Amino acid sequence: MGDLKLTTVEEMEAATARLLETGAKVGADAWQLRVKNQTPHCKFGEQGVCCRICAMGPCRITPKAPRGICGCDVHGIVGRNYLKFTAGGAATHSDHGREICHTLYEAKPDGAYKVKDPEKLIRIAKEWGVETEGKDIYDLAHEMAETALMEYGKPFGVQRWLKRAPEHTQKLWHDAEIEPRAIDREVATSLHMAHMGCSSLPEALVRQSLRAGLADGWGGSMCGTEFSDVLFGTPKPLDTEANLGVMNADNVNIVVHGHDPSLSEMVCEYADDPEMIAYAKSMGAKGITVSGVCCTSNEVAMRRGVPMAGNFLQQENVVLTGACEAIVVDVQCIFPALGPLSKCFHTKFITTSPIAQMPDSDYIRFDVGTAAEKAKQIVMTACENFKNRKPDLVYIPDMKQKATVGYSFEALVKTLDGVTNSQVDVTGTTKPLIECITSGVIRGAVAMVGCNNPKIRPDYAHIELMKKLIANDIVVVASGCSAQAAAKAGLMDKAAKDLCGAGLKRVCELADIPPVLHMGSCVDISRMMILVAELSKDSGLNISQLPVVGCAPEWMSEKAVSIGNYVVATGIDTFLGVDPYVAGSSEMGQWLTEGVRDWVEAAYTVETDIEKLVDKMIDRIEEKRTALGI
Ligand code: XCC
Ligand code: SF4
Repeated sequence: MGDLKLTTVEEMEAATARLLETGAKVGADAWQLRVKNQTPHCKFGEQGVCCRICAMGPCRITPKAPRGICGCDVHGIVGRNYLKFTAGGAATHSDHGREICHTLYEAKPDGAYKVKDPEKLIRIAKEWGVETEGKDIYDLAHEMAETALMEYGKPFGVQRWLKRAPEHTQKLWHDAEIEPRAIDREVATSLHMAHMGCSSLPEALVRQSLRAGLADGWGGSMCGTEFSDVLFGTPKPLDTEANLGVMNADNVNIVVHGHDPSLSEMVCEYADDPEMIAYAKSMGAKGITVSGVCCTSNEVAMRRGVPMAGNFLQQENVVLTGACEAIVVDVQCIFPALGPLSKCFHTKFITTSPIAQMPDSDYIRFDVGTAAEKAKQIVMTACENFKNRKPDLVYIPDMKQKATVGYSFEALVKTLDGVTNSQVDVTGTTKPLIECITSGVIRGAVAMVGCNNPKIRPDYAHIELMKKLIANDIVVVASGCSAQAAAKAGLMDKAAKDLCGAGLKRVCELADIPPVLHMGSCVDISRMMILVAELSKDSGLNISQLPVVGCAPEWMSEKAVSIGNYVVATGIDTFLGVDPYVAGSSEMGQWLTEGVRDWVEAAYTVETDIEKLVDKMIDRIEEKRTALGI
């Protein structure tokens, strides 16, 4: 293993500055410019004190106008806004999960979508009490898909997946009346509660926010993750690369962006097809390179080792390289800016989902039935576009890092099997990890998740926090754009063990892992929920007792707030680097940072000073250790 040289945020910023010069040459807009136009942001919006849920408003709360026209106070307004924000995120993740269930329903032995992990399907079927004996695997897949789809609208009962949680956690949820029922019901109920003239009591609004979040994490997202694994394979450790340098100037570059692996899997499949590679060559390229942005990138990186071109705030950069033949998107986190930006270059901006249609794009509608032919059409379109490249605009920053990714819960348990002195059989459990934590070799774990946000220097918080955590023997599991920040910097290179404290370094060597473990996309935070649930069961401790915290230092989306709610509701203290528009209400602040602890044994900390944020996390982990006497 070679010496590690991390890529610094300064180096990434210099590369971006160089790309923006190309942008200026062709008259392109960029988020860096648009941020200036939007600054300063509206103070009412920032504090969450503006209400426009009825047409008597909009009402804005000020010292002189403490109530809206209906009489709602600031706490009710901030609370309703928070709940709606959560519901937006829960709906989005869960609808993604639903799409995956529909894809599974259409899986066929000779079709575009197959069952790649039948063992996992059978395992879930047994967990759900579905008969598996003597059943054709595709019949089982369809039955399971239909059963899962029923979870979205069933009239009675709570989410099936909740049974995966430790009993103590399930009881907390039950007692607090936040067990999610049908997934769609929690979203609809949230919108109902936040309608004019319904709830304006912060306590009730926060309770429903946790419930809607749980419907996501222990409902829709879990469907998304688990059935994506069944369809496309459960991730195992594999090597890949990250940052813009993964794009190849000699090849046709196709960038996949968005979230749903149903599209990106098919595009990758065809990009590997010898017939397509020959086609690319006939167009003057040497081959085809697929790379990714955002979570769909995480999905195909985890399962295929497809390189990651970048994360959320780097999406415009891939076009600015002048070497992107097609940026193919499905749903979520896609800048509408990509349309006009692509028009400044030869790039084809290809939208594929009826849910995410945008101006200035080529819409190639993608659905399960026609997936193969549409994916082929997309790859061919990109190949044919190679000749339209303007060579004088091509500049790909020579910047990439090696990364080992693919740490699904299953892979993690398997990988850590070797790291134990235990005399008893700990195979297939989290006990080796528990031993490392109890002995103090590892002090604890942090789940680093979430986006980039121009309010925070992009990637800086992710990378600096992770560096400090691993130096303090705290292992990091990461997902989403946070994972990509780590990979771009080099923190997912196994050589990054040299940045760790002695204990974590030893574990990295023994288990042959990097200190920051890529657990997947944002729906895959459900993997982290399974991990803490198993840690709790295997250790006999409650989840809230484990020296584990969650952190989203640069988050921006509604989905991230939904995630925050289910991570807190699962018993994990969660640290945010950006305020979720609740600063305007002392009562909402009190409920989120303290009140919820009475229900779920965890709460939020909002800290916009990154240095303080990391110290607070380390302190919390040490407090938990002290409480356990370890
Ligand atoms: Fe989107 Fe999932 Fe955030 Fe990244 S981390 S900006 S939500 S892609 Ni999900
Ligand atoms: Fe104003 Fe009340 Fe209508 Fe909101 S619901 S816009 S506070 S009148």
